Amino acid sequence: MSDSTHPHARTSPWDLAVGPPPDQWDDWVELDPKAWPERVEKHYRCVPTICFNCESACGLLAFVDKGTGETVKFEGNPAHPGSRGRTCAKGPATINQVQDPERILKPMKRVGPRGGGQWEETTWEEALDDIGGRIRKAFDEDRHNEVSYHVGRPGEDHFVLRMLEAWGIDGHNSHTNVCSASARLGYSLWFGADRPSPDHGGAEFILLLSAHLETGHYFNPHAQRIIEAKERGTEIAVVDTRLSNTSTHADRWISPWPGSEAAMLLAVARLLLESDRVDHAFVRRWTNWQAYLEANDEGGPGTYERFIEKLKDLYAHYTPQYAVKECSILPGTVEYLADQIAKAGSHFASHLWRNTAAGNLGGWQVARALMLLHVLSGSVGTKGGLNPNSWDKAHPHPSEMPPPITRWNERHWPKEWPLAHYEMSFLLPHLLREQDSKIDVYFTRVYNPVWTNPDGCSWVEMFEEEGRIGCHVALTPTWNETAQWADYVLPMGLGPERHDLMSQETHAGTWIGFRQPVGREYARLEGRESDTTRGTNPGEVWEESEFWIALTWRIDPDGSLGIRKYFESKQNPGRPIGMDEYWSDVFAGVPGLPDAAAAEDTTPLGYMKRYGAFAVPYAGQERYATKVDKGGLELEDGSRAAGFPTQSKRLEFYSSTMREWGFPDGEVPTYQRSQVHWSQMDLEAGERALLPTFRLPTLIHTRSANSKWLQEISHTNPLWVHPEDARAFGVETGDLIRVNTRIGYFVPRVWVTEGIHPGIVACSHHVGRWRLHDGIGNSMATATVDLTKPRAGAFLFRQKKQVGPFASRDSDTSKVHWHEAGVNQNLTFPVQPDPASGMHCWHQKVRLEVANAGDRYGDVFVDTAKSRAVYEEWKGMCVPAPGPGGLRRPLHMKRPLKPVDEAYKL
Ligand SMILES: Nc1nc2c(c(=O)[nH]1)N[C@H]1C(S)=C(S)[C@@H](COP(=O)(O)OP(=O)(O)OC[C@H]3O[C@@H](n4cnc5c(=O)[nH]c(N)nc54)[C@H](O)[C@@H]3O)O[C@H]1N2
Ligand SMILES: Nc1nc2c(c(=O)[nH]1)N[C@H]1C(S)=C(S)[C@@H](COP(=O)(O)OP(=O)(O)OC[C@H]3O[C@@H](n4cnc5c(=O)[nH]c(N)nc54)[C@H](O)[C@@H]3O)O[C@H]1N2
Ligand code: SF4
Ligand SMILES: [Mo]
Repeated sequence: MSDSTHPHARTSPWDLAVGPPPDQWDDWVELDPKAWPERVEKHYRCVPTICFNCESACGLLAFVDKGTGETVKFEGNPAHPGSRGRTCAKGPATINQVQDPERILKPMKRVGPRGGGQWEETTWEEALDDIGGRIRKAFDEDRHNEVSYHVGRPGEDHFVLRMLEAWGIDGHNSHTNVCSASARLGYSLWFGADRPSPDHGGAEFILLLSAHLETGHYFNPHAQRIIEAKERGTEIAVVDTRLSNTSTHADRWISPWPGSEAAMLLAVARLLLESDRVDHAFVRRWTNWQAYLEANDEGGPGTYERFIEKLKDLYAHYTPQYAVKECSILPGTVEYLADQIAKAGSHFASHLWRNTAAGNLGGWQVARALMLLHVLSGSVGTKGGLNPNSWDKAHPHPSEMPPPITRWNERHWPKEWPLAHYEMSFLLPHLLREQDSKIDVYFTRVYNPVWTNPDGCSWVEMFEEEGRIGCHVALTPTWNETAQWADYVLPMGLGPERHDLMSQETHAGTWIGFRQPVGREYARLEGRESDTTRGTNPGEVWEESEFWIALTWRIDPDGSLGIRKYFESKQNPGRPIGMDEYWSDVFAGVPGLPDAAAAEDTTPLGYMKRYGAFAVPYAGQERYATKVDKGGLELEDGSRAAGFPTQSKRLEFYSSTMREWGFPDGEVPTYQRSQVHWSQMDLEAGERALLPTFRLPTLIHTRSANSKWLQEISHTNPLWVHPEDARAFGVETGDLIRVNTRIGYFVPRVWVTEGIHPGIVACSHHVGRWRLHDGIGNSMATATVDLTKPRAGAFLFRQKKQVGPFASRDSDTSKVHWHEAGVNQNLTFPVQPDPASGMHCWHQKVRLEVANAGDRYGDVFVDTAKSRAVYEEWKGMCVPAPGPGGLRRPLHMKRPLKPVDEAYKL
């Protein structure tokens, strides 16, 4: 795969276009800018790896200086099929994270009380013995459910899930419910895959309910294809209450009242039906309309025509006029969308991930309403349409897999949310309290719940309550808010310092990417092979995979538990498996890869090390129509087609699951008013809807804190206020304002802008980092706070030291010119779990008032007794298991770690 033919590959070392081609990676020459005007050559070896600053898994190229052996920069890898040599700003900024003068380089252990801020260095061996010993004891005493791995964005697809299976525990907890549970439920109900994979590249109309160009889930791989489509003349509309960067690049910006979007989309569906601009052949053949009639038209003729009639009845009241009022949108919007969709037909692409789905009660119905438009226009699985993500993603894994687990852990999967996508992770403090249970060994990895989840003070209480958490192990390269309440803080490798396999549905294609530790691979290429990643990373920094293998051996040293064997070398029996052997096994099973490797005289692993990515032969679109001999779906002519990955093999307009599990209104796509619907707002009393969910293009949650280039660009999170609202409160840009939630308040500054719908205020969560004690890093982004507890359950955070210049081995840190660190709004949010999807519904009604006399910038106040009350209120909407068959959850609904069927019985 020599990629010198890539249109954007550099052919001359002095050419500044995207990424050098692979045949020049061994010795890439650039001029030393510092030596200019003298032309001093610098020689680099380029090592491919994978970015970890979001889940897109773009290809990076590390430029390792052959003189010093140091990585000096990262650019895009042109041999990567998803990102094609491009990155967003966060990709190259990986070098800031690698070189962060304040990163954690040694394993640390708490001394004194948890949260007290006192640490001492420890060794990996001691940590492994202690943690491994605790886990072993828990297993011996049949306390398997007390071991829990809690992960944010995993950045890998199988390693830990397989390990937990080998351990035999239902120990996986993920952050999905603060991220994307609602959209996932909506998509799953329709096509059995929990996310969309739009073929933006081939689309003629793109409808974004996301901020794709700056943040969208697949930021750069999607963004580059959206822009290519735009250059071809594709029409783009963006539905965003706020004027996002993406909206500014669209042909039309639609700014609805948050949470009303399903009404708008159903109005579009109604119009398509009424004007008969529907792909009837597609709907008739591929949807489960018959099941709908069977349940809802007893004694009727059971014909497709009857179904269309019923559909028109069902959505009759969603007129354009109704949508204008209900959604607070401009007249003509519904007609515009219907025209565009009808014109694009099967070439209609869209995307929804967070946006309204993540903010609002019943947000999963927005995904269903959006999918209905794809179904009506026949744009599911087509060129320029929307694929189920499972078509575009590869799932390689080791040849030997452990059997499924037999346990069910109610700490992660409580009865109240049987349909949740997935674990009810953000409720953990409430669940442990309510169930009066504990976790003995609790790992957090890429997860900072005290800061990124709602209701962080309940998390602090959980950590501080003796006996709730036995041992908290934070696996992280940098300090974060949550790690302040850890017992061990173990320094893990950043993206370019570890091994992972990733595959993402970035376009109509399938690929795998290999994240590899650059230092180790560079040493190998220079003839210094190493059998561990420790030692080729900075300081004592290790990597997760090797850590987990070592830990597994501590848990089951003699193999008597039957666990060790999954991580034992076949080449050297009785020894832990090494990375090369592990990944050789995985890559040997990737379709097409052994042949591609052989053609280059290398092994599959050698190929992945060389290129960092592989384009798996694509099985194509319209896969539902593929003829099959058995299984699948019987068509009218008696032949069989593969269909869709649902129970009925059809696209499911009608969901019997929703009806049977207690959500009769949810059996078909409908609209439910949000908790922040305008009818709920008493504007006179200062009430407004808070939209707290939007990203700053250059930041990534709490991963980018000391990325100096990124932090310099974005370091504030003012409250966006429409001029009409600013007038009502008598505030101007820069003024302090107090935002009262149901459990407390926060004090940001005001930014007056027309970029937000009147009646709505918005605040980004990307800044507002804090620490209790100096000296734990992230000084470019973090205010040091005083945390006082005026009474039981009450927390007052007050910033006592702002951001500013500081001395370090990087002279740039003395040039930090910003001071305010932003405000951590999430602390003041109660949990609001959607009764069906389990999604935390982020939006809430707030009461604004000008800052009180004693208020200071960045103040945060919280009362956790109130947060418990709000939790109870939302829980009251639940329809707990058991459902039909006495089950905890429908067997066909996905779980990241799926137990045997028996475990579903309550
Ligand atoms: N108000 C508000 N809050 C939100 C959101 C919102 O829109 N608005 N978005 C939500 C969403 S969608 C998400 S996904 C969550 C994300 O929030 P989290 O799941 O908590 O994830 P991050 O903040 O990305 O990373 C957490 C920690 O991972 C550690 N880390 C960084 N790099 C690495 C690494 O390479 N290896 C390891 N082992 N650790 C690393 C750092 O300590 C970092 O603090 O936030 C949610 N919170
Ligand atoms: N730069 C950057 N990129 C990222 C991330 C990051 O932290 N930084 N995080 C990654 C992760 S974990 C995720 S989950 C994805 C999420 O990516 P997206 O799905 O794009 O999610 P958001 O940025 O939360 O929201 C998109 C837009 O929705 C708007 N919005 C919010 N609520 C509503 C509403 O009720 N109605 C309407 N109509 N609009 C609303 C917001 O103003 C925002 O501009 O981004 C990924 N990409
Ligand atoms: S889009 Fe995500 S994976 Fe790609 S370069 Fe940006 S941060 Fe990295
Ligand atoms: Mo997310």
